[in-house]
Amino acid sequence: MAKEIPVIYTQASFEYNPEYEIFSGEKEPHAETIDRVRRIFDALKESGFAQINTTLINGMPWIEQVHTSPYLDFLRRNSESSFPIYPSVHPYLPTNKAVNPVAERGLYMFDTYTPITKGVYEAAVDSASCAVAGAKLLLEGEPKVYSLTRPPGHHAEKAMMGGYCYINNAAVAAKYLRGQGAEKVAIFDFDLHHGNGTQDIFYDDPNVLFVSIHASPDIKFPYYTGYSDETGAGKGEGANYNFPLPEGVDDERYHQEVEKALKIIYEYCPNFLLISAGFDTHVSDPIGAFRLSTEYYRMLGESIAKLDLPALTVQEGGYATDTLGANVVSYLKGLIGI
Ligand code: SP5
Ligand code: ZN
Repeated sequence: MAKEIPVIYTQASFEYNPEYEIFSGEKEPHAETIDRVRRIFDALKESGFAQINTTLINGMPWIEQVHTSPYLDFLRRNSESSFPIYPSVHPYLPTNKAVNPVAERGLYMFDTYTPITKGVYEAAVDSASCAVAGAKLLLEGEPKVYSLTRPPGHHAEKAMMGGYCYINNAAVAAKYLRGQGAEKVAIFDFDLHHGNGTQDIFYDDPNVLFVSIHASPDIKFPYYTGYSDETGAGKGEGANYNFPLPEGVDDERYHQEVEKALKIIYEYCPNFLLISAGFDTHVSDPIGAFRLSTEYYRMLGESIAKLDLPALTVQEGGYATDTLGANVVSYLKGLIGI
């Protein structure tokens, strides 16, 4: 019997459309395009192994456990605006007081790459709901599931959007699984960029392990976090692992780090594994730094599969649209063993 994998997606991810990001004062075409999700979707449809499913689970109860209510309220209100919202001033002293809309933007938005455009709140809620629907399938006994989440999530902190992320999809799925009785959940983040949001959300939580391999913050976004000395806080001390790497890393060098990361996850003995999957580590990525091959992602999937854990993969970054579909397919083939 041919092996298959459930794939959850939402129509909303084909609709929301950030036009530009601002990089050092210059307008640039936005990298996180609708074309990304189209390419992945088409490649999956053609692959023959994707059982495509659009049944979402309303993620709101778990979204509210991940993000603060003033933050969610800010995102919801502003996503009704007819023009895109960008920040311009950031707090110059520690404060939570923000009465003026300009002050409010600076409080909740950490970069100029992540505008609030019309309907992005609904799209982000649906994206997180895709992740919850995927997690529910794990509870029902599916061994491997893929949620085609867009917008991505791993840069979104408890009360801060950035890095093209608004709601942290992997974190919402983790809260959901914990709430359904899972004692321990591990999150493996292999996006090129450090998952600062996921780290922030679970930094003091011993029941959610976070392990991330990424380009060093010395060279890449999000610049301030992702160092190896960030190991967790309080009861969560020892449940946060970062593997920052230099420019130019190839398949072989990357795989050495993957083996270390997977060993940590294995030893933690989680009930469930969540994977924040970014393909911006590919050699042809326009904002990347590594040199991974399309074939390598199959090996990465196979290595994760060897852990033999129920695993939900959520989509994060990956901006080389010509190869994005092939990269996702290669990874999922390895994951399900075909
Ligand atoms: C989910 C994810 O992968 N987010 C990544 C956000 C990284 N944003 C970097 C923004 C800089 C890109 N523009 C550079 C243009 C240089 N001319
Ligand atoms: Zn990324």
